[in-house]
Amino acid sequence: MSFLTSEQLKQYEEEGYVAPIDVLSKEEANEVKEEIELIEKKWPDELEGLGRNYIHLISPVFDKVCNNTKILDAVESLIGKNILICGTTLFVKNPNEKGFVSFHQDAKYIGLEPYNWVTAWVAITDANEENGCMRMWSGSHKNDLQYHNQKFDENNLLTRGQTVENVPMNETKPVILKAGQISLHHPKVVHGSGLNKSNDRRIGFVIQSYIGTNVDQVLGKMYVQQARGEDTFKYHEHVVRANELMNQEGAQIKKKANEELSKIFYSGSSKIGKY
Ligand SMILES: O=C(O)CCC(=O)C(=O)O
Repeated sequence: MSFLTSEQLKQYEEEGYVAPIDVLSKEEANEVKEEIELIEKKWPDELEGLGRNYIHLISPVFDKVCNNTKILDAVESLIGKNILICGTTLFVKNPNEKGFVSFHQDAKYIGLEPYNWVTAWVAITDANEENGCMRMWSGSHKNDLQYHNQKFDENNLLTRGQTVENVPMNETKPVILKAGQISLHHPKVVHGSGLNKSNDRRIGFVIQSYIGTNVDQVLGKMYVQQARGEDTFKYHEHVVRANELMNQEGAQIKKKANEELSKIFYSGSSKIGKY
């Protein structure tokens, strides 16, 4: 049983995130890293641009992470026992590139309401201040959704380069994780991350998000999988789990899911970004 302790629940409630939580062994995290490298080698375009989303639909290794009991126990502690996996994204920062993530709130453009959902950030490599780990504006989830300046910066790993300006850096905290650990963060907590100044890749596999079955998609369509419990609301289309790397069915669903996700992310925007 890996349900959150009262101390962890208190951290989430007060700060808008909880970390670190031990989930995968070093070997398991490395297996995930090798899966990425294999896909990049065999299908060089698959994880480019929008393709960084929904890798769990084409890879049994990633599917297994999404259904990991330790993660689901922790998630259940926050959103209850009826849990859907509604999306995943790879946030990769290669050394010598200028990738960063501006301060933002996940809830701003994702259309998931009510906010009975939580994002799991799984460290596939270590994440620290040198290689650009996330920083959370502690307690900011207690505020409403904030104004986001849409900057469409080419090095910004977010869709619109959406940015909450003037974040008080002294109120932010680094989320330092070892490979295999996770953090869980609230839909409204303001967070971002800086450059990777190390010589290695920094890889985060982000399950964004685990949603309660009572959460609807108010901007478009989503493809989900039941992780726990049952779905009596039936707001979303349920799809099969990956059972073989890059099989035709999984690859087709991934493509379709990404087309729909793009409509959601850019809803009301006159400009489309890289992701
Ligand atoms: O990987 C990062 O640096 C940022 C990821 C992020 O913004 C998120 O998981 O919501």
